[in-house]
Amino acid sequence: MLQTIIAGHHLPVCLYNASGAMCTTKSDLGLLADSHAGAVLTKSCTLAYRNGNPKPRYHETAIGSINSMGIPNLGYEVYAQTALEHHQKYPPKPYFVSVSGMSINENLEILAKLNQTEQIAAIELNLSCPNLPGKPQVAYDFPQTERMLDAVFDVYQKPLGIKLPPYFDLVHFEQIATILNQYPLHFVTCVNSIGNGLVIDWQTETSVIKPKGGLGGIGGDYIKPTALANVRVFSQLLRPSIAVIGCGGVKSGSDAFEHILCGATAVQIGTQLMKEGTDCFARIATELQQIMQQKGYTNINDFKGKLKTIE
Ligand code: HRO
Repeated sequence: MLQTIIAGHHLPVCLYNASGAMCTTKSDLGLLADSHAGAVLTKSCTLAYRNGNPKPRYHETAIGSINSMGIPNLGYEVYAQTALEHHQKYPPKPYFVSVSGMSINENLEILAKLNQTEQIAAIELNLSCPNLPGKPQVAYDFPQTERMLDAVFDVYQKPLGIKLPPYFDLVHFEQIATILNQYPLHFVTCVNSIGNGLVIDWQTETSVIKPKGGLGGIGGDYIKPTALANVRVFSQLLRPSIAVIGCGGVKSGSDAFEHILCGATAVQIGTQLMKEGTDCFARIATELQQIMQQKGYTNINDFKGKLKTIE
């Protein structure tokens, strides 16, 4: 009932983790593989191991999260190796690798290596990390995005999608969609955290995370309306062969239902996975199934992208 297809791969359930949430270590990835998630996606990786930003760098509030992790990861080789082990143990569950090199050349080098690992179902190229001091988010710089995608598709022919930051202006949606439609992308994931928010503790009069003077990416309930708008508008502007994957503020079956109604082909879970652990997948899947049953839907395509607006 909840099945879907991403980049030609069948997912038994249209829910899986957002990159960054519980997917950095081999043991995290094993827990995701054992869970009801329909796929596994790794932490964004670089060529070499990275420690990331100084701690504290992640903080939860009652309705969301702020992070400035700084891409702590084990280096791409570990995620390629884990793909082999994953494939032997869980052949039906697609394994996606998120890539976030520090430059075009670093991304090309990582992709050239990952190209050799058949067990990777697809790459999610992260063009939207908000937490690298001094480095802008690539996908807010449209000429840079074009240069990146030109270079990537020159060397990489296997299934690839990109992780976008949230956009807020309809002119920007149109400009970036026109660029993305030129490339053989399999999917876009909307959205990364809303960059450079500030959560503070009024009692101690202090910011809650250390990097960048307390600024970090915001996730959770705060970002659901922005995420839904991005899923909706990109579903309308992109070629139908580019699937939109929804990410942002999903903590219940109705949140996932809303993302699909706006056009999502699958839905990722970040902050709620951090709060609840991998049990969230079975719970949210059950809730989504109940909503679909009540409405008489048997497949997500029955309502995908069918949001009604008020005339
Ligand atoms: O590691 C991070 O700081 C991070 C990344 Cl890569 C990202 O894409 N989004 C985010 O909120 N944090």
